[in-house]
Amino acid sequence: MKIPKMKNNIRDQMSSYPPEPFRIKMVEPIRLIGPQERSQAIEKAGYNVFALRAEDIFIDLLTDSGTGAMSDRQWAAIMQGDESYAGARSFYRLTEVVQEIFGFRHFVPTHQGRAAENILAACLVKPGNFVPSNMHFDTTDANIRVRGGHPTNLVIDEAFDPANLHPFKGNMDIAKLRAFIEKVGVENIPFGMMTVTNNAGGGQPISMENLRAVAGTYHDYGLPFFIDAARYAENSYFIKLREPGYTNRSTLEIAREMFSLADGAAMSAKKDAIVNIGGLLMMNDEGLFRNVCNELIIREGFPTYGGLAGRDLDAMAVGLREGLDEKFLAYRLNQTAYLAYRIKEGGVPIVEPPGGHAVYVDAGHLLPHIPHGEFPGQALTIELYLEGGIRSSEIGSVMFAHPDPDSGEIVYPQLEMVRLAIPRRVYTQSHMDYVAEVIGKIAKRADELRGYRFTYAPELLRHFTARFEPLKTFTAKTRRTRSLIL
Ligand code: P70
Repeated sequence: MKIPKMKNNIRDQMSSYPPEPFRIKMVEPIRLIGPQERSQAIEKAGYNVFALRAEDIFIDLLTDSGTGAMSDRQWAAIMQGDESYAGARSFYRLTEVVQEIFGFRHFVPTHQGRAAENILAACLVKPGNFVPSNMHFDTTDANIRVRGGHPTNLVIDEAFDPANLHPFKGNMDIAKLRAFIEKVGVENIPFGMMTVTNNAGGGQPISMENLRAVAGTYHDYGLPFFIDAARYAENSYFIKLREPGYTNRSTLEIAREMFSLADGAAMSAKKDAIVNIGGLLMMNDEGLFRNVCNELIIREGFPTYGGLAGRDLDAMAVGLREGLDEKFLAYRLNQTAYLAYRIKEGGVPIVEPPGGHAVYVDAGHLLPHIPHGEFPGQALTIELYLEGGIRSSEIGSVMFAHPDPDSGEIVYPQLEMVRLAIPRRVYTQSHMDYVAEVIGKIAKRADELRGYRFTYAPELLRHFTARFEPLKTFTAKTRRTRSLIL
């Protein structure tokens, strides 16, 4: 594929950063508490930013999930929610949009993405099964593990080089995928997946060409193909910008083409559908749909509301359309790129090119003196809060290190990152400037930062509830070098 030239210079980015395509009708005050109070707050939180009180945070970049600002049209739609237990008008309004964008024969609403994953895994994953993907994100990974399955990541090698400017660093390595299917045997793979965009690997997009090859490979082996569609709209816009042949296609057309390649999709609507709660599970197979409905009724609710209120379905129906709007997407992707290049200008290594929803700081390179086992990403996350009241999330060894099922040895992820996820339609350019300044200050004294160790950690999804304590000194013999993480 011809790789289009990308802008990687701050001035180019700024000149193409369109003003917000909205104005602000309602505001929510935020405040920066003092340094002493921040220090007390983080200690009380067991050095885990998930345990902080949100009002003690100045700029909250923990997640772009469920944190977007709904539009006046979404709030108006909320007032029209039909709260009938079964067959509500809200469900039929959602159905119309879901059919238009995704085109699968069947779907059910769920209360969020992980509920869709849970139901899919409950219906299809048996102990010992393997589920390949480019990279599974945390809850997908956990929902497969909890059923005794093995989530397997087969993204292209470029994904692990933060400086590599490949335009579709979320792509699957097709040769690795074929070899993997041959090795473990099709009978041990209930379905294959693909996460668009790749959240665990820097929010990087996947090309249509690669999606087509992935679908072709799964289908050659008779395997159903499911897309994790959390950020499908951002991915569609990246395809429009970067893939030859798509410049004149609308994001809706691109999305429809993406989903026409798959047999189903699980989606957290809290991202690209810009709602505070909601998810979807979609599929073509009639038999699977029946089983899904039965699981849904046990765990979530009747198939026409699936764990949501009628009004939530209406907000989602409107948000799905707004999330695909090209003016909105142009502003959104450029806001992320703007923050990325401001941070880079301050001498801080980031994953490039910038992803859609977040800037991923390369904490492994910023803090080469902190070994994987002492959590460089966690150290930076805490420092961001202490220095500037900013909440971010660690995407590294706290989130993804796992003991190898055979040897029991800890397998560390290749990248130690801190993600600054940007809520949709919430923060302005001066908020982004502030964040870049705070990180720049930390970078100047990066060698002073120390690692952390767990004082409590559950087995699965430990980042949400773990507690830590700071380490006073380095464990010199485990000191990580640059070469080890590349
Ligand atoms: C995030 C959140 C959720 C997610 C996802 C993809 C690609 C499924 C889901 C589950 C999770 C998170 C991480 C760190 C801090 C806070 C929250 N991702 N697939 O921010 O969806 O949350 O609706 O159950 O990214 O990326 P749901």
